Amino acid sequence: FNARYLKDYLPSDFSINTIDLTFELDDNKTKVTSVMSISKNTSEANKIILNGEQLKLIAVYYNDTALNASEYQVDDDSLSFLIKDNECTVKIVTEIDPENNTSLEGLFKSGGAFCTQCEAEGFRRITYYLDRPDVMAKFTTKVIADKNLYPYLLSNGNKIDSGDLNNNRHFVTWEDPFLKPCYLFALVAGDFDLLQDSYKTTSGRDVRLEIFVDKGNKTKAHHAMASLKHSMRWDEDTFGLEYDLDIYMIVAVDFFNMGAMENKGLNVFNSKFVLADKETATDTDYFNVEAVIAHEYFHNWTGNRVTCRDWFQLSLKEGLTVFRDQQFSADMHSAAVTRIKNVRVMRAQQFSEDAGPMSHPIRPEKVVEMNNFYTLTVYEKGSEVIRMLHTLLGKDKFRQGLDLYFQRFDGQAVTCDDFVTAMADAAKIDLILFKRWYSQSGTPIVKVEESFNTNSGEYQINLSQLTLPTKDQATKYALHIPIAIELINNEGTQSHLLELKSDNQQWRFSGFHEKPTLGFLANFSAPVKVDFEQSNSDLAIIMTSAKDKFLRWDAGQKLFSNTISQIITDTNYQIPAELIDILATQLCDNSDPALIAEQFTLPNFHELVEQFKPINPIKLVDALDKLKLFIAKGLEKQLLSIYQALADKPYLNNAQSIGDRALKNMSLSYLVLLPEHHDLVKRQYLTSDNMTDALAALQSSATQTVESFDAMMASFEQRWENTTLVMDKWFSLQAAYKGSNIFERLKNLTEHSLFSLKNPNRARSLIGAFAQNNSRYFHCETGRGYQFLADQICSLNAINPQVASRLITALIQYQDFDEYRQNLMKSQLERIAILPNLSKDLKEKLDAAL
Ligand code: B3K
Ligand code: ZN
Repeated sequence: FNARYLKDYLPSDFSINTIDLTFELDDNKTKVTSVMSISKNTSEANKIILNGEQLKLIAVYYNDTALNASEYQVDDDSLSFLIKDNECTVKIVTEIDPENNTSLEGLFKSGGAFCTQCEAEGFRRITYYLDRPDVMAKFTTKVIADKNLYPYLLSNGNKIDSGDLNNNRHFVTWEDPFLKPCYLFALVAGDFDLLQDSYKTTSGRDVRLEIFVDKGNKTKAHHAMASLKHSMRWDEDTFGLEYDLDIYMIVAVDFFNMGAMENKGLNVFNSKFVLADKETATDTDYFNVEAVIAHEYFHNWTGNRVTCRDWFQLSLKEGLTVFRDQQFSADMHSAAVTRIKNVRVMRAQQFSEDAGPMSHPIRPEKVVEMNNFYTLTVYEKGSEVIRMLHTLLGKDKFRQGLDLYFQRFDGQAVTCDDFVTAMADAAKIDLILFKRWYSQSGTPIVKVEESFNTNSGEYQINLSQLTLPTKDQATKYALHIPIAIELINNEGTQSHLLELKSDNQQWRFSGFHEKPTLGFLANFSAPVKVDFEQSNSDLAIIMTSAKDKFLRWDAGQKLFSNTISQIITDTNYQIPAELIDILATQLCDNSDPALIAEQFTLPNFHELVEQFKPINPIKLVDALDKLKLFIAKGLEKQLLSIYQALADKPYLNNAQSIGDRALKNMSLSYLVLLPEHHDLVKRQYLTSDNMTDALAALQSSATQTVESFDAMMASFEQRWENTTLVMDKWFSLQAAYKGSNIFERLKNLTEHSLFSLKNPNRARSLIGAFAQNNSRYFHCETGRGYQFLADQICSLNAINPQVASRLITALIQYQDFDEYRQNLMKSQLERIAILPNLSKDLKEKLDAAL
């Protein structure tokens, strides 16, 4: 497989101005007819090379004349022929097999419906085309199918024609007035329940809103609809951006590789991010539905109206759109809790990706399989980079920068550089150094040294930055890092923004009577690691006195990780009782229960691995368990009274009620460590009227092997066996079970009648959940955990390479663990590497890791 490089980018020799598609849908023999008007961009252009994979070519016509086999070349991934005129019409007829397309790229079947996924390079599995984002055309799409099986025939844009045909078939024709790259093309055909609504934009345009779901699920689509309307309003209020077509459609399908897809006017969603009601969805699910609905909606401007020149620029649309959806969520909920959730993802997952074998800058330079680059780095770190611009420019200048970006580039396919330049021009600041964030991989470590002169009252901070070499880049340079700090003291806390731009820098602050306490990296103002020893008493001051809630929370997390580090290094370590006193003060503040729940959530296994690597994972799991038990014992009375006060509050879907549930279930997760409280779990499971509480009870039982676990799981299974998304939760709970018979259980689960590797959600719910959440057994001494994962990846390689490639992350990051485990993990990787027909997706990662 060949790598492609950013440095080799060349504009296309040809433009495709219009494309008229006709689909005659059939499970195994769908006929696709494409008529394109093509023009030359340079007079030297003569041979066109169209991308195409897994296609059966039926015919090619050049200006209405059929080409014979000697006039074109066709191979596994292309079709080429001569273009003799400056302007011409090409017609291509192909045949495809949607039912057997288990990769879920291109045209495939999900349940009874046809649907498409074209980003990044799936359109080439539908027809031969210039499958690159800088080729933008006007699309017209005619869909023909059986009228009873497929009453709804959908594509991008506006419906311009429809009618009946012979053999009980019908057709609908759609026209999208906006030029678009083919990755934004979509087609859906099926029988659905339809939830309809409408929205009036600020300028007075009426937009029809339609959400299509599987029959029987209509009542579960209301939250998605409300979220869509909130997103539309927010984007108008915040950025002045309105929707631009008369109709916005969302279709929910059960078989989907990712979360959702922003196809112009016709989003296709994983049903997980559309369907929600209180019986089947948790508060977290509600939050995520709203966030993904918003994300895809926001893409209409950041992604669709202005798109990427080439796939190396993916973060242009993804980093920016993640930033926008994070800001939206922060405005709709507790801003502090939203930020904390973002930061946990960075620390637990992005940092280790950035230090692992697949490390890449947010704008990668080399790609083998593009689907491997829809990463935490491109998305989440990409969003952090946009957030730093927001911090450096301030809200108003950032808005001016975005306005200028749309003014310059609406309707075009552009680069990350274009974006940053627009920001710099609007704000009239120099961002040349800042651009290095786009080309440099790895997580910078910022080292903090402070000193205080009692005589002069001067406080000094020295900062130095260091980025370690990564697999993809040996040499690193200094970055432009905005660092928000607080100087906490009795005379009034000061906030400052420091701009670190070189290897070392100093700042001085005067006028203090005593040394202030430094709150460092307020609101996580940059995606960096911090090297700074602070005493427990300083951390306690920050926890109670910092103005920034993120800083308060983060000081608590540091206290936890310092304690865990002591437990690991010293087997006789006695956790100091003062820890309980410090924590107890946090339980008294009842202004934001969701924040308290976050404050009591220990840094997770993956965040800690990132801090302590290379590490024996079992020692880490033991230390986490020990600390948690210590807290449960130390705060038993307080946690129990919180639990009891909240236990029987009625379910409401508002911020207070959601926060109360988070706090209650956090308390339960500690209480369950004490066997005398096991009855609470069972009682909560039996009396709960909502999924948040039921699931929390089961989660606590899975991790503590509460006696009634199997009985509760059996009743849960019986109740929900026909509800796909809930059964995904059941499989995940089973995978998290901490009993030593887990491997027999896993084997039975893979043979369960409802288990299938063909459904990505189901595969992830068992296999991904085991690798991610059951660290004690995934990393067990025998290596059986690694073997289980590798076995499943081998099967998935042939079924769905994208899903296989995501799941292999847990194995390729072996360098985080002790040598014994590294060897076990590597031998599983070697076993996968010799598979016949190893996919490009897995091959790229294995080549990097081995
Ligand atoms: N743009 C899509 C992701 C496509 C993934 C291709 N493997 C969803 C999103 O980021 O909104
Ligand atoms: Zn996106």
